[in-house]
Amino acid sequence: MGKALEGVKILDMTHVQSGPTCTQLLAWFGADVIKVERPGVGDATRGQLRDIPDVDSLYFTMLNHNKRSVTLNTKADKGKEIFVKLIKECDVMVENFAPGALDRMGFSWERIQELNPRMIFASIKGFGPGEFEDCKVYENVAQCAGGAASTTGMLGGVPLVTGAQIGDSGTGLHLAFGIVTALFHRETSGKGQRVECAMQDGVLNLCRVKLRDQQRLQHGPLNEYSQFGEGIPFGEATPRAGNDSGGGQPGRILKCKGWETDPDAYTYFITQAAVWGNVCDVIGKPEWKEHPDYAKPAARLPRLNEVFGAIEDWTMTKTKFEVMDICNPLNIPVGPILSMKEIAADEALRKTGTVVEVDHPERGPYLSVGNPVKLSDSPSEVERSPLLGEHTDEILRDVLGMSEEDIASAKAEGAV
Ligand code: CAO
Repeated sequence: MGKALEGVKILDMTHVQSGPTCTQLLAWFGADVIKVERPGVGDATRGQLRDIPDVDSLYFTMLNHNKRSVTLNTKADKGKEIFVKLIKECDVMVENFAPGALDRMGFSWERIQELNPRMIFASIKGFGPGEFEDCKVYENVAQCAGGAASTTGMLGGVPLVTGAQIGDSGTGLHLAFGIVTALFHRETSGKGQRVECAMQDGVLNLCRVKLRDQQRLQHGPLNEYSQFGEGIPFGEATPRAGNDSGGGQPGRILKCKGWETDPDAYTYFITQAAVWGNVCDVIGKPEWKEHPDYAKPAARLPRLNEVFGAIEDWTMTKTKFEVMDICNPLNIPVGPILSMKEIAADEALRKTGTVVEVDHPERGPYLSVGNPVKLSDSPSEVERSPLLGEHTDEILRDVLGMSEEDIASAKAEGAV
């Protein structure tokens, strides 16, 4: 079976996490991703957070599957010459350098368009045009500037960042969507275009419901937030909501059997209005089904601490998986708090290829997250990340048609 993006050539100038996430997704769908790296140096993450000396880190290997690596000094004359050929040859160029870096190299968007009018040029920066457009930005800065941190954490506590890399991987995902949209548009327009996604914007898009709540605040308190039931007044901005569920159906994280020693023995539990009767039966409070203080969602709002206290008295007698087994058939929405250890061993995730074991010539087998998006007619197998410059010769020869002599002279000049 052919892959969806087969035949699409991506000139991958990305590094660290945000850009590589994007190009890895495209590679999984079959695009030929040519990762350009500085000779002798490569993507900085190759050497970051190393667990095995002198071997590409998991940080790098888990973000650069299914790509080919070519080393190229795009600041040297010969390197620029080769880079121009690559621009002419490829369909898409992706980069997440610091603002202005590509212009300083001599490759502005105008120049790229001149070289290849069909080129789709995709960039990630920390901020869009404005006061902060020149800033270098990393994950947690984006989480803070995009509104995630101010709305994450416990009420009265410090703002929190989340373990989900919504700034880097989230923006990479947005950019990949922009690129395939531009590729689709090129089918009719015949022209490439510029695709940009700022990390602040990507995070804010994922925090959409919190901007919703900011506006609702102008019309009264947010009564599904726990602080409403606790009589704590709202301030001027969307507050941190702890583990409250955002959808208007009260939900919290509750202790399960073993919580005293297992930091992940918890379940998420939603008291969905439609199944309130089932909740009452399960926790041994059938009298709450008809009682005026508990029967209707609005009556329960000021009593959520008592309600969840009673539910927790029950969940603490069960493991998080027993809670699932009991509640699922009754349509009560619950979910175990899974540790990374549990996820790594999860057989269902292995079967679908969402968790995969990959073999690497230098590090041996390691676990990775495979393509979470499944296409019925475009399977995506995960292939190991390339070694630095592993494909330099084959790309210069097969993609650019350079002679062995030319390649040798580029090497002698230190351009590749
Ligand atoms: N040949 C020659 N030079 C190269 C090269 C190559 N193949 N690849 C990169 N370089 C050069 C760049 O041109 C740049 O040179 P100048 O500073 O002279 O312009 C230099 O290497 C460093 O690039 P950089 O400034 O992008 O890298 P950094 O480590 O200083 O900053 C980061 C990293 C991520 C903060 C910055 O790239 C950035 O803000 N990117 C946009 C936002 C982003 O993606 N952030 C998320 C990263 S994941 O947490």
